[in-house]
Amino acid sequence: MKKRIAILGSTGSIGTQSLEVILHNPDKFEVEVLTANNNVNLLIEQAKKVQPNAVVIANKQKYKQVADALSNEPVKVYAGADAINQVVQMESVDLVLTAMVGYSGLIPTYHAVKAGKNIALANKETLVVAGEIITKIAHEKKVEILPVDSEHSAIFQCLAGEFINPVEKIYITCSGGPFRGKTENELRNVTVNDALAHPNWEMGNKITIDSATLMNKGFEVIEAHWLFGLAPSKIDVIVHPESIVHSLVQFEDGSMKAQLGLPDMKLPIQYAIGFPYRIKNNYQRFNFLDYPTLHFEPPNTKIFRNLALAYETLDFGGNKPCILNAANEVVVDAFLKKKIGFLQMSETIEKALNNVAFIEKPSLDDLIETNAEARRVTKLLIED
Ligand code: MN3
Repeated sequence: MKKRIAILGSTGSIGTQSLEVILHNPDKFEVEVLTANNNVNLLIEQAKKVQPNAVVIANKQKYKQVADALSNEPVKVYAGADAINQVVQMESVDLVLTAMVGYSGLIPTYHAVKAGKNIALANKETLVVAGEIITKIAHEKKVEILPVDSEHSAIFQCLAGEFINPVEKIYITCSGGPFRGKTENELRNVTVNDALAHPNWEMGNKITIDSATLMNKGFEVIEAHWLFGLAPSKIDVIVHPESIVHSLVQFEDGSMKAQLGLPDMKLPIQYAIGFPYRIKNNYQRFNFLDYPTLHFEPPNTKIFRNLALAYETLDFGGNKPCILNAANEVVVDAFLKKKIGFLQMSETIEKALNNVAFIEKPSLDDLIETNAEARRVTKLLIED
């Protein structure tokens, strides 16, 4: 029985690598649905190659272009955000791999979980914004949320077979990004290109900036809180520049388990979609002689404020992490467009967190409103 997969965000970095993994294992997986935001050409190329049941282009203005190009293929073509919310519920879908960028992942994931679909989660913002709501429905519907994020995949792998043993602490490793060790003054004038040059991982622009500011790590702390049901005090971040140890779990006897491997997203992708099976492959193997020394150091949350802000919003709860995410998406976009400097990103986020009304028990609608309001407020702060 092949697992039939819907890839949301198939033209992005995780989407294309997921497709690679799936095409390597045609006996195990089948692509049922592909969705993309704007990248029409790649979506068409992918659809011709893998012949999914359906594709969705989120940007409705590009519907005709996709439909015309695929008119001779047995592929259904839809457009718009609502169509994405529909296709994830299709009976023929076994697993939904969520690889869209940012907040846009939330509502489709919500619909997929409600429809009882297992999730391979590559969109951490879903849990940052609405972790409580999503994990509650997932529990009710007996839906598995399988992490694609490499750190969470590592923790998930360390926990395999340990379900009766409480976790004392987890350590999420962090490469430190391109600006590890830099002073505040040095950071004042770094450029977009400097920030996009990640030392170890090849990723999309948004997450690469998030890695440089450590917001990505902050989001991962929140993601881990919801995925593994751990109090924030049990979640630690440790900087590990080589990105070989992907994270660690410490049990109540003090024993620690770690998961190691070369930094290649195809490994966590394949663990998530193949779970509970490990799939044989011929990817490059880790060689100790290439890495005779591995380094670890504490993160600097005074300079990289975003990580501290993420812990604060997690303690606060309610709609605070949603505000954090919305403000972050706006400032990252402004930084990429060279409207603000590197350090202004966390300064602006901090102001936004204090300028949007707090809701202690937000509904999904409250979060949708909070997201819109936080974006509005953050844009105003940037224009000031
Ligand atoms: Mn990660």
